[in-house]
Amino acid sequence: MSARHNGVPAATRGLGPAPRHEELSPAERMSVDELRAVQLERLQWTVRYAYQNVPAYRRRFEQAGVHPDELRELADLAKFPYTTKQDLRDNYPFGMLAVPMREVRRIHASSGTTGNATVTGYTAEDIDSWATVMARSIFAAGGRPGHKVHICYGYGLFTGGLGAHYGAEKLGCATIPVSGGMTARQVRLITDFQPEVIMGTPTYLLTLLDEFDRQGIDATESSLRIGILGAEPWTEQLRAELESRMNLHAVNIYGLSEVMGPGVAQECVETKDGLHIWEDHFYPEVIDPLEQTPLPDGSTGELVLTTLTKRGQPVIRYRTRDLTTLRPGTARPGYRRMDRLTGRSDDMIILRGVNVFPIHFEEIVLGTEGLSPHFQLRLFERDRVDQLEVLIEAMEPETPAGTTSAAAEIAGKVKDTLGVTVGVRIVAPDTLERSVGKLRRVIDERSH
Ligand code: DLL
Repeated sequence: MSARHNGVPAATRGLGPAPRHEELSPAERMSVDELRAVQLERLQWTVRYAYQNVPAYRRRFEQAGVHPDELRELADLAKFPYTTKQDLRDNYPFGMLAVPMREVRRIHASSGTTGNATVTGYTAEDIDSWATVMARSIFAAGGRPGHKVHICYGYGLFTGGLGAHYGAEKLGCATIPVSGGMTARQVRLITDFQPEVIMGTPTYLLTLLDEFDRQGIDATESSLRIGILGAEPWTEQLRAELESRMNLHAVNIYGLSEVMGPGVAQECVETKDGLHIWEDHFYPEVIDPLEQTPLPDGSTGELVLTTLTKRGQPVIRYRTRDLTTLRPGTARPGYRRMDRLTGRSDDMIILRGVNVFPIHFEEIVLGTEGLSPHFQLRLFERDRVDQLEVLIEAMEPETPAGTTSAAAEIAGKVKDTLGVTVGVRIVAPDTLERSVGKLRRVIDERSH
C-alpha cells in the first residue's frame, strides 16, 4: 500500500538545487529592462507580420481601427483586438497560417469537444524555438544533459509528447518516447531504463503509482528524481502526494497548442513558486474576462498571450480562458511568474449560483484520511435543479461506518470552503476511470 496515511504527507522533497548563474542561457540572464526592449521590438515585428500575412488579422485590425504603426510602446498592445478559439475555428484548418504550406514542417491540433479542432502550423524555425523553450523548461525543472527522460505525454496531434521530446533532445538528454497508456509496461521500462526525469500529466503519475503498488515495487526506490507535470490543473496537495510517494521533485509546466504547446511557462525546482513565463517568446497580459480590459500585475484574471517569435502561425492577444495572476520573477528575475492555474473559465461549474472549479475538490479529497486521490464529479439534474455528486474511491475496501464518516467529512468541508451542498459517495477501490493523459474530472449528465 502507499506511503500516504493522513492526507497531505509530511515528508516531501523540498526545493531542488539552483543552477549556477553561468549555467543559464543569455536569455535567462536578461534584466527586466533588457527584456522589455526585446519584447517591444519583437511585438512590433509580430503585429506587422500578422497584419501583412494573415488576412483574418488584417480584417480584425481594420475593424478595430488600429494599424501596426500604432504600436510604439508595450502598453499600445491593448489597442489591438483579442483572438479567441472561435477565430481559430472559423478559419479552420489553415486560415491562420502566415506562411505558404511549403514552409510548414509540422501540424498539431487540439481536439476540443465541440466544433472544429484548433490547428497550429509550425515552420522549422518555430520547431526550433519551441525546442529551445522546452529545453530551458526541463533545465529549470532540474533536468541536465545526460539524463534519461521518460515521456508519457501523448505523442500525436497533442503537443505534449513531441514538444517534450524535441526539448529533451535539444538539452542533450536521452528521450524515452513512451507516450500514454500501457501502464504496466511503463513501470517495467522505468525499472529497467532508470530514467531520472519523467514528463506526463500529474493524474497519469497517480495511475503509474497504483501500478507500482500493484506490482509490489516501491516507487520511492525508483530512479526518478524529477517530474515535469502539466497539461491539466493540479494542486499543492497533489504535489506533496507525488513527491512523497515517488521521492521526486514535482514541478509544474504550462502551455497550450494554440500558442505553441508545452514550454510557455515553467516552474523552477529551486523555488517551486509558480511558473516563469518565457517572455522573450510569449508576451503575457492578464485581463478582466468580463470587461475585457487589462489588469495590473498582481490581479487575478484571464491570461492573454501574444507570440513574439512565431512565423508559421503568430497569435495576437490570444484569450487562453486560463485564470491566473502575474507576479515578479524570482529564480529567473527577468521573467514574470504566473500562479498555478485555478482552472479555465470554461471549466467553472455554476452550482445553484455558486462558482466552483473541479480543482477545489482535489485539495479537499487529498486532505481527508482513508481516501484515495481518485475522484470524479458527476453533474446531474433533480427537479430541474443542478446537483453535484463527488465520487471518491476508498483507499481500501472500507467498513460502511468509516465510509459514511469520510463522506460526511468531505461534504462538510465542501460546504465550509466552497459554500455549496454536494452529495458524496465513497466507492470501492479501482472503480473510477483512470487517467491516461488529461483526466476527465467532470461527468456532465445534465440535459441543458
Ligand atoms: O496541454 C500543452 C501541454 C502539454 C502543457 C504538456 C503542459 C504539458 P492543450 O491541449 O492545447 O495543450 O491544452 C492547453 O491545458 O489552456 C490549460 O487550460 C491546460 N493546462 C496546460 N498546462 C497546465 C498546467 C497542452 N500546468 C490547456 N496547469 C491550457 C493547469 C494546464 N492547466
